[in-house]
Amino acid sequence: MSQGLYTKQEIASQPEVWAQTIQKFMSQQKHFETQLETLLTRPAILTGCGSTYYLSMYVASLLQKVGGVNWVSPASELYFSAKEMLPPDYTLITTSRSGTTTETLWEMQAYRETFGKSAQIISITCVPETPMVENSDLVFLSEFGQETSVVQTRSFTSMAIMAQIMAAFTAKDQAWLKRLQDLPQFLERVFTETDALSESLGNDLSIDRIFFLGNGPYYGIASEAALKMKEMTRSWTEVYHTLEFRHGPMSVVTPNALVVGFISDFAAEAELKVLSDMKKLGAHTLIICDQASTFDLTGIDHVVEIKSGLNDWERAILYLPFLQKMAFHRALAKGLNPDEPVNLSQVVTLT
Ligand code: F1P
Repeated sequence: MSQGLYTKQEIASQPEVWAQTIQKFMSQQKHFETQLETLLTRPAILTGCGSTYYLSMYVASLLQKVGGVNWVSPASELYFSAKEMLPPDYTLITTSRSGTTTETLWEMQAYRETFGKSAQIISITCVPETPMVENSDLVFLSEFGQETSVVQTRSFTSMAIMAQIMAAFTAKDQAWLKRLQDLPQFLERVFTETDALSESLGNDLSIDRIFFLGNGPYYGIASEAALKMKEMTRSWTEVYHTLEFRHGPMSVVTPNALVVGFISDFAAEAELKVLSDMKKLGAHTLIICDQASTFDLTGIDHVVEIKSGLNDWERAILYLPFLQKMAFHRALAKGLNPDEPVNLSQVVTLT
């Protein structure tokens, strides 16, 4: 039986899952807009674990875009070491594919006990009737993102789509809600146009270390890409804010390194310069961007164009599926089974 059947299918199903998720929420816009009216009237703390900690970073950037003040912390950090430093009043926004991860539930309960009647928990998840859902005041749920695989792929991106919807509902931004309906077809095209490249890069086992570089809304997505590559392929991966890479980490760049740049509109020239500098150190370089036609591509080996015309916050999630596919192919090339990543389980439950 060929390896990774579940993961392959779950990655491929993302355009359809995104469309189903979007359609589900468009029919409930009034309900959610009412529930979200006070979301920006106080600060928010966003939390999750592993993939959903990185997703929380992306959700935070979306809410900042619409005027929210917030910060992000892994659930364990929030639970154990932030108790004394927390502000007197905030909304807790939790993300979890399963809704059963121990540290996330610990934090939700501690927050509820601390803030009593003023507590407000908003959760983003893929499974109904879980302890997380039971302990939330408002739930963004997409069952379409549920997976058999351990590693998060369509669950992560469907939750990211729900986060965009949440931010657009909060801002009552009808134009944004219209634009995000095009995300599924943009992803279909990315898959069609870049399948061969994701496979050839995935099969290149001369690459022994992979660095993911991104700014703003891309940093959380780049962090998830690094985790996906690590979980599926047991490879050496690191993630940095793009220009931070020069401040030390580039010391480990060799001709066996691949540096992946998530190129933004707001810092494209500076980001491309980092990639071209890494090429001079011998690295392979790959950029994911919206349109490359105006770029100086000196030192860029591979280019993935999304061609969405969307802004950085709206298109960031479109950068991830290509890298999920690359990780899938790399796992197979290394004789690993993406459906059964070594040492990992779908949910971390602590006793
Ligand atoms: C969180 C998590 C994942 C990780 C692995 C184990 O799960 O740590 O981030 O990649 O799948 O579980 P959840 O809280 O999002 O269900």
